[in-house]
Amino acid sequence: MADLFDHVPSPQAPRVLAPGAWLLPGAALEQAPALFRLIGEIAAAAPFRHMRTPGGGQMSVAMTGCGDRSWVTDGKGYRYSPTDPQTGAPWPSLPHLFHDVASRAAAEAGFAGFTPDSCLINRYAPGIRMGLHQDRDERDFTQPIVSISLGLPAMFLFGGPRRADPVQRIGLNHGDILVWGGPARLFHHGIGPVRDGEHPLTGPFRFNLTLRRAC
Ligand code: MD3
Ligand code: FE
Repeated sequence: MADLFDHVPSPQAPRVLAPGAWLLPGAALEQAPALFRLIGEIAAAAPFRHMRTPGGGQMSVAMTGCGDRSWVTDGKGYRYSPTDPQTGAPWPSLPHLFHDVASRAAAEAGFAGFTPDSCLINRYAPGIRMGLHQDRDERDFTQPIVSISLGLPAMFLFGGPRRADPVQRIGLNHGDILVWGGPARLFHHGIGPVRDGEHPLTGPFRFNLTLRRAC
């Protein structure tokens, strides 16, 4: 029977997308407001910026990060840096809540004992996308990556081990968590252009946290 709370999003059953790849729909819904507040605190110390790429371009996704190291790109290449190149200061520390949500999600997907030391924070305005790529700047590919989506929805594109492999499309909503490990860890993936919108928590943006073990 329909009731007053039918419109309140709630967690759904986990879904395997590929061997080692899990979607946990709504798994971060309860923590989303606290996660968003923490993003604001991190960005106050380490502002979102559009990093340079080695090819001479600029990332259209705005990024910042936290943890012992965070992913950076500039004219010299991609790497994990212990300091924010923009301020010279160490990145803000990884909030306990980021660590807890990620390690709990990883455990649910079969990766018990995941201890991330790094979080890249991506911010998408409407129209912004992320092209197909692999995440291969981490030291240990046996460690999974946990991604938390907040705010505006987006289409997640995931292919396979080769760039030319067929691409599947999965809608990602506010509060969804993805866990990528095992055989899927090096699969190509990207994000389709974010559509115009206004989210009650995040306004005109989509945020994505990727919790990683960099070292
Ligand atoms: C599959 N971020 O930061 S998250 C990235 O939504 C990145 O901002 C996207 O790709 C985003 O590198 C996608 C989902 C994700 C993250 C890491 C993966 C999927 C992955 C690593 C390996 C395979
Ligand atoms: Fe990626």
